[in-house]
Amino acid sequence: MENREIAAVFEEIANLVKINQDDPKWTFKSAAYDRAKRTIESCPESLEEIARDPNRKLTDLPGIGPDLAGKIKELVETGKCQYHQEQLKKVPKGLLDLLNLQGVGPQKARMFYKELGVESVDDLEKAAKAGRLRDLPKMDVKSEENILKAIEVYRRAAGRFLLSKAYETAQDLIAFLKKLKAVDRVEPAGSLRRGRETVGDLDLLVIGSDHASIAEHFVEHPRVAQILAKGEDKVSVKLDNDLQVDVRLLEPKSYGAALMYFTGSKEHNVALRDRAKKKGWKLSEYGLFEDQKVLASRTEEEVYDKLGLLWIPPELRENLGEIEAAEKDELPKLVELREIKGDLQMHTTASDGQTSVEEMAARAKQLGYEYILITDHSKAVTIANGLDEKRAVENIKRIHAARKKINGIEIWAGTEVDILGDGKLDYPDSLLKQFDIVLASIHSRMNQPADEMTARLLKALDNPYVRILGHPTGRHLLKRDPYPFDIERVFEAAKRNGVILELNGNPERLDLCDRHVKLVRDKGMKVIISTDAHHPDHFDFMRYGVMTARRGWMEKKDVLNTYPPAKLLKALRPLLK
Ligand code: DGT
Ligand code: CA
Ligand code: CA
Ligand code: ZN
Repeated sequence: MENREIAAVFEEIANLVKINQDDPKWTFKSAAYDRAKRTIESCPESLEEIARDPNRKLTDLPGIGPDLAGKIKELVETGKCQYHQEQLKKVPKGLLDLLNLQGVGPQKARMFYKELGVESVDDLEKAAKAGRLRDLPKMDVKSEENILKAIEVYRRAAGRFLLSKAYETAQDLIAFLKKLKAVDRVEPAGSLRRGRETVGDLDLLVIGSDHASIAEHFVEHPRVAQILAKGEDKVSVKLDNDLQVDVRLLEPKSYGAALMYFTGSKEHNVALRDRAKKKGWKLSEYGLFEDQKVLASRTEEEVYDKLGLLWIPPELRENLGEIEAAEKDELPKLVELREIKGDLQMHTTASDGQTSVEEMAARAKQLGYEYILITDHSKAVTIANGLDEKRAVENIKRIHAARKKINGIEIWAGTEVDILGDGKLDYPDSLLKQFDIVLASIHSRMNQPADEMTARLLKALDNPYVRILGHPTGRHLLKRDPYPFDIERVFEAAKRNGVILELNGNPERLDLCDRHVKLVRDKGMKVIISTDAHHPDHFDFMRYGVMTARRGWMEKKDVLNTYPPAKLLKALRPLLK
């Protein structure tokens, strides 16, 4: 059993304990499982190995006492945990689904269940539509409306997975397949290869010498829960998390054409097929043909070339102008992960991050970064332990001290200052000017009408100390839509004031989204890609930010954190100093 799976069970227990409340110490207990879950997630070693090693003790891990260690052992040995099963039996099957709704936690789920007999998302929708939620404690007409909105987003998200989940799963499956001698090559195709923010199913393409034995080996992967189809050239399975994987076993001679076909998008493929047809040819997953004669099929480059096109990076293949650009040799030279020189949004233990400035800096150096900007939260964001003025000043001192001590990387003192409901900032200018760089974002009151939200953002952008607008649309993928506002006016104001829009690489945000990034580029503006890291491991989110930037046609020059430090500061602070 992998750490990830153990963590998922503990997370579910933490929620169930809060819903059931049948243990006198339920708050304490739930918090303990929650803490353990976080320990397990960030533990670099396999818990299963520690559990099986007679010379090691699980209780040496932070937050893991004898009781939880026993549960981990039980999970590793039997695949199940009795306590988890008991807790599960006490709630209706569909009740946990409510926790996927934005704004519904275990306490609310419990209330809807106990007060109204709600047992599923369907039940909750009916109750909300009948106006039965508004009279419950801490609820009103507005929060009832928000629940209906959350249900709508949830339904739209059904069956889709975050890019990060799909990417990590694909890496795992690819490594598993590559262990086989018969396998020569494995590559992800479909929406994952195109870097879409969410993925419906995983498409893996394989070249190898013995298709039957590869298929046999693949279905043995421990995460395969169900085999949907197993033929000579295709295996489809469902994994334990319900993600479907289509594996296609291909011949080298048609690999390029197949890779193109299964990468899609469908719209891109349709346009290419039309183009082939106009020349009297036929394009399929087997190749580009003139009658029976193969014109090209072995590599993608050959096929595009024969069609009179430059090779098109997968992230652009949406039939949104990339084919015309490839024809005219006007494709952008897309930004690459290795060109990133620093990260400009991250949190430390001063607010809600999990490690110190020093540890963040050490990892950033390992990644070859030349600078980082520490952006702890401001006081209004109480759930994130935001800093009041006094603590903010101390934090600046602490960051500057770390900067003196650590060589080889610039460490800048910043803040993620909260944009209050009326557009004022959570710190006075006298404090804002003490930071090296100020990033401002919204964390509350996201249900304002569009005109209020627009005015709020415009007001924040008018503060001369604000240099970056963090996660500009506030969306949470698969959970919360962007808040409504006049994108055009806000982007124009940012441009006028020289404020840079952030592309937040956290895979649950990817905010700006690809379309908005493209809009930024079309306006001749630039972005910053940051990860919003709360732990050194989160620096890896940069990958997803870069994929999204590429989908928005961004080149190196359009992404400010590809610049060396001095040039970045100059670009970022045109109005200051
Ligand atoms: P997803 O899985 O919903 O995130 O999106 P995709 O793009 O991965 O779509 P999927 O898995 O249904 O199919 C993979 C690729 O195969 C798709 O991008 C293009 C190609 N493909 C699938 N069905 C069709 C089709 O009916 N016509 C064409 N031209 N291509 C198709
Ligand atoms: Ca797919
Ligand atoms: Ca598929
Ligand atoms: Zn934030």
